[in-house]
Amino acid sequence: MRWFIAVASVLSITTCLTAADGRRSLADKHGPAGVMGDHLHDKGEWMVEYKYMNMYMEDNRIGEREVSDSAAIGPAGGSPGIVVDGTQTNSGASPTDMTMEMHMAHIMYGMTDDVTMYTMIMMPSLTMDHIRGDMNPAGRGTTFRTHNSGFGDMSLGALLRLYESRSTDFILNLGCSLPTGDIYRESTAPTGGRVSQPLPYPMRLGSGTFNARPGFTWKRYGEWWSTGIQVQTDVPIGRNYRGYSVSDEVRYNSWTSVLLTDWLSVSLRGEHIWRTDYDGEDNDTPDGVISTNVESFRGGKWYNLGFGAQMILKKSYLSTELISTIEQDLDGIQLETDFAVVASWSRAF
Ligand SMILES: [Cu+2]
Repeated sequence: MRWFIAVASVLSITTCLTAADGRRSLADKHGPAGVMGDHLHDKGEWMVEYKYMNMYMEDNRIGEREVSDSAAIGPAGGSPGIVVDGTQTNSGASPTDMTMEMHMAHIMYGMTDDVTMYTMIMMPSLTMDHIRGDMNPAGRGTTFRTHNSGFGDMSLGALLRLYESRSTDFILNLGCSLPTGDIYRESTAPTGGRVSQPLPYPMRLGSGTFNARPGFTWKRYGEWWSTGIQVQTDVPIGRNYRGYSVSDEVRYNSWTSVLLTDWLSVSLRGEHIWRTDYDGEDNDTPDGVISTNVESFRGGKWYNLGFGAQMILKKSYLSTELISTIEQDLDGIQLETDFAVVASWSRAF
């Protein structure tokens, strides 16, 4: 009997160990594509990733209420533009829709089994369509498009595993971003070539500040499922050279992934985003001209649902997610977020 117990316990310990080792390398080894900083790499292991995101925004909202494009520029011949929360705006134009594309190059390296360093280079490509308002020299009701692209704010940091068990990881993200993205470009498109104006806040490529981005992730692996919770922040430090700072941001994510096979999984994710309004002010962006110049029209709350799939194909890891914004409450008047798609290819070696 004693022999039997000894052999059985050795066997069960070995199967536990192999199950645990294998469990972190199946299709759900990373969180859904829209989540970052959720996994570590073994000592000496590199990971390269290319990630693409496309976020689409159409129609304006005041708080939770949708407003039409013509309502957003106010009645013709009346007082120019509209007044929202006591601020007169949109006399020159109102945004009608926006496409926010982001190309991301991500490198991770396992310094030790519990510390992974990472850096991410961002290349945003921003396109916004508008309708002109009463005070625009190019004429009310006509439309124009602005575009901006280039380097965004590069992020880097370290992921530290604070706790590990056979099925659980607790990871601290000590991250930050550098002000590598340009925050001042001019365009004559709004006035049909007549006057050059700086692009408004959401059309700028970076924050202009060093940002602290601390966060943490808790992850648990079951036999055929895994689940995670992440709190991630983005906090600008001080103000940029134009005299303002972008929103403080907090993201709360929770997700569950289900393995269909060892190399294919699907995921469901809920995301809350809170953003404050901007602080300070860029003096060359008058609030009366367009709502995207208004510092107090930048904050809000968003609730997103993400439907994802993850796949191991030979040595590549493929991940994609469709993210639908199902609730949002915006400060002032802003474009509402409709949906986003994220797709990623990565490889570890
Ligand atoms: Cu990685």
